[in-house]
Amino acid sequence: MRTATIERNTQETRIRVSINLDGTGARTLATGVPFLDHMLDQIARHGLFDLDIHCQGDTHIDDHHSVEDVGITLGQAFAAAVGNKAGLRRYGHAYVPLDEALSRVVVDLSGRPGLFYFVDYHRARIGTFDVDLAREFFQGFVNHAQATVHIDNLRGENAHHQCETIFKAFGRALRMATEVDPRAGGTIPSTKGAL
Ligand SMILES: [Mn+2]
Repeated sequence: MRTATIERNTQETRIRVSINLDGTGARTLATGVPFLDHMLDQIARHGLFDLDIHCQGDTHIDDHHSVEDVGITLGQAFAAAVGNKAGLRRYGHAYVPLDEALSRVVVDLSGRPGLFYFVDYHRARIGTFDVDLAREFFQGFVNHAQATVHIDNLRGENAHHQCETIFKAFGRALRMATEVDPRAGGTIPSTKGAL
């Protein structure tokens, strides 16, 4: 079973994440940040991951700690669920449109954290959600999943659309990268022999 459950408790947030990489998109999402729940829903639905994510955070200050720490904890859960990456595709990519918006996300389960994030939002907030926090989520994720992730919003006018295409493409790219490649015969997809 490619599953993991991670609990992470600090003075800012208390988080529990459970994931099944071979799921159907079943999810329970309760982070205390409704727009983040909507984005995590995209990862579950389009990645076909089962996700159970609960966060109690200091949202009386703002959403920053909750969004960043959910990214961190989800990254830890992915790292645990993929294990030594034997037999996986390792690389994944996706282009996803939503009306006028189009984004591309490329993932490498490289063992090295790296975020290359190019998104020019046309406004600072989506409802009450600070668009800067999307980057914080992905930085937390890559640091702890030990993955290289390139995120490019290629075009878009509506900030909700821009952000949603990023999360949908991220889900799709992660799904590809974490799939078992039947031709790999369980080998680790690196000439180094380790990832
Ligand atoms: Mn939406």
